[in-house]
Amino acid sequence: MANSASASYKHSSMTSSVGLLLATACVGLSLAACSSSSDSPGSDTDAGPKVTCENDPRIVAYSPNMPRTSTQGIFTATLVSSDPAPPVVASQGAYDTWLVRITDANQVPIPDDPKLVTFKTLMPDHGHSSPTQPRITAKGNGTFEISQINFMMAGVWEISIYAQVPSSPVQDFAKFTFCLPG
Ligand SMILES: [Cu+2]
Repeated sequence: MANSASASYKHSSMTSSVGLLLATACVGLSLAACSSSSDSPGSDTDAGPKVTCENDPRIVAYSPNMPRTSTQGIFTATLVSSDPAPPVVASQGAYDTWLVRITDANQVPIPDDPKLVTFKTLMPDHGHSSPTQPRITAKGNGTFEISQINFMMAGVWEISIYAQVPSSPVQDFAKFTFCLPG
């Protein structure tokens, strides 16, 4: 909570100049992350800031039922679906909704308790998260609906699903990295 609050504060102080923000982000990054515009000459030279991260080596293309093993192998989070699919930048009043199923190392679904699950977002190139928290609802059989996901700008997003699995004393997370073009 404290994390996202400070991150959103940081972001709001930068929103006055998205162009400057993007330029600044590119300075400190690997060339690969910022070289996509040179790969497609003529397509984005006169349209203002346009994010093309589809070829970024960090990202994966969305498809339904994407499994991710958590970093310590404690659980698997499967992105059953995204609505819209693929995930999109939030526009006024329209947010993304994900269905995520979480099973432990023995393929046993975790209990239907939203408090066991934490959803964190980060734009690694900008150093901020979503400005608002999504809503997490248990749907049964280890499946959780995560609604009102606020991907408020285009670019690379890291989405970490934290879960407290009853059979494990430690909290672990599984990460999805997507490009939201815009
Ligand atoms: Cu950003």
